[in-house]
Amino acid sequence: VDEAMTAPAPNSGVVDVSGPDAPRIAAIVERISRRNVRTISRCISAIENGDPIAPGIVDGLRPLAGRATVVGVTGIPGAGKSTLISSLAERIAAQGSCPAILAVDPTSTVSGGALLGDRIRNFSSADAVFFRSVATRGKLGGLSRALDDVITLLDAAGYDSIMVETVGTGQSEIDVTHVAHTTIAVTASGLGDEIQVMKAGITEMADLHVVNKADADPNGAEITAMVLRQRLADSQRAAGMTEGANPATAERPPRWLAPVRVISAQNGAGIDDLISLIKQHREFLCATGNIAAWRRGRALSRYHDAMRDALYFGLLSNWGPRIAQDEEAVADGRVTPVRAANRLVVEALRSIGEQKACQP
Ligand SMILES: Nc1nc2c(ncn2[C@@H]2O[C@H](COP(=O)(O)OP(=O)(O)OP(=O)(O)O)[C@@H](O)[C@H]2O)c(=O)[nH]1
Ligand SMILES: [Mg+2]
Repeated sequence: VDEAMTAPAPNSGVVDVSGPDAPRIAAIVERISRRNVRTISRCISAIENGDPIAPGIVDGLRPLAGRATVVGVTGIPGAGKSTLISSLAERIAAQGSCPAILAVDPTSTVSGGALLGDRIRNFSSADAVFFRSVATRGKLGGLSRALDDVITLLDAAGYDSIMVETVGTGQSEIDVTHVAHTTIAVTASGLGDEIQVMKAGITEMADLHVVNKADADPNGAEITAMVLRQRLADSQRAAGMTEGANPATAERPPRWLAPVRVISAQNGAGIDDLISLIKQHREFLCATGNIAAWRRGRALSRYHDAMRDALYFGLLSNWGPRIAQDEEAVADGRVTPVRAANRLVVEALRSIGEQKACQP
C-alpha cells in the first residue's frame, strides 16, 4: 500500500474512484481504518501535496467519519494555544478517548511537526496522541481544503477528539471555524489584551473564550475577562436587534452565549471545566439541529471544490498542447488571462457536449 501511495499519478489527471484506482484506494482506506500511523502520515502528506489520489482516499474514508468532535483553538501568538491543547489532550487521553492534534501553519509551505512535538512527547500517554503540523505546497485550493480532508481522515481513523491550532492572524482562523464544531479563542493577561481583543475579528465567532495564564497574573486575567464579557454582551445585544423573531411564535432561535473562563493551561486550572463546556456546546449544536446543517454545508462546499479540481485537472491532462499555446499568448500579452481561460473552458465543455450527442 505504501508503494501504491508513491506510485506515479495516473495520466487521466483525475483519480477514478470507481474505476481502475478503486482497489488501490480500498487498500489504503482499510489500513487507515485500522489506524496505521505510517499510512495516515503518508496520506496527510499526499493531501498537503495535492496528490491526485488523495481526494479519492478521503472520499473512501468519509463513510467511516462523523464521530469526532473537532475543536479549533485560535488566538494571538504566545497566548498559550499549544500549552492549552496539550493540557486538553492529556486530560482527554486520560479519560480513555483518542485525541489528535493538528497545528496549522498558514505561512509555511513545508510541513514541520516540530511545533508541538516536544511538549507532547512528555505525555505519559504519548502514543495515544497523534500530532502533526499541516501546511500546503500551495498547489490546490489551499489550507482550508487540506485541513478539511485531514480532519475527515483522522476522524475515520478513530481519533474522536481532533484539536486544531491556528495562529489568529490572516485567513486561518476563518478556516478553522468552518471545520470545527467548537472554536476556542485564547487570550492572556499581560499581552496588551484589551486592544488585541478589540482588534480580533474572531471574538464574535468563538464559541468559548479563555483568558490564560491566570497563575502568573490573576488580577490581569480577571480584568481581561471582564472586558471580554462586556464586549460579547454588546455584540450579542446588537445581533439580537437585527435577528428576526419568528412572527408566528414570537420565538427567537436559540443562541449560544459564548462563556468566558479564566484558566491556567500550564497548571491545569479550569481544564476540566473547559472539557465539559466543549461537551455542552456539542450537545447544544445537536439539540438545535445546527450540527446537521453544518455537516451538509461542509459536504456541499467539498463537492464544489471537487468539481473545480476535476475540471481543472481534466483540462490540464486533455488539453495540454492548447493550454501551452494559451500560456504563451497570455504571457506575451496577446490575450488577457481571463478571456483565454473562459474561451478554453467554453470550448472544452462544448466538445464534451458534442461527443455526448454522437453517442446513442
Ligand atoms: N505562566 C503561564 N505561562 C504559560 C501558560 N500557558 C502558556 N504559557 C507560556 O506562554 C508561552 C507561549 O505558550 P504557547 O503555548 O507556545 O503559546 P501559543 O499561543 O501556542 O504560541 P504560538 O503558537 O507561538 O502562537 C510559553 O512560554 C508557555 O510556557 C500559563 O497558563 N501560565
Ligand atoms: Mg503554538
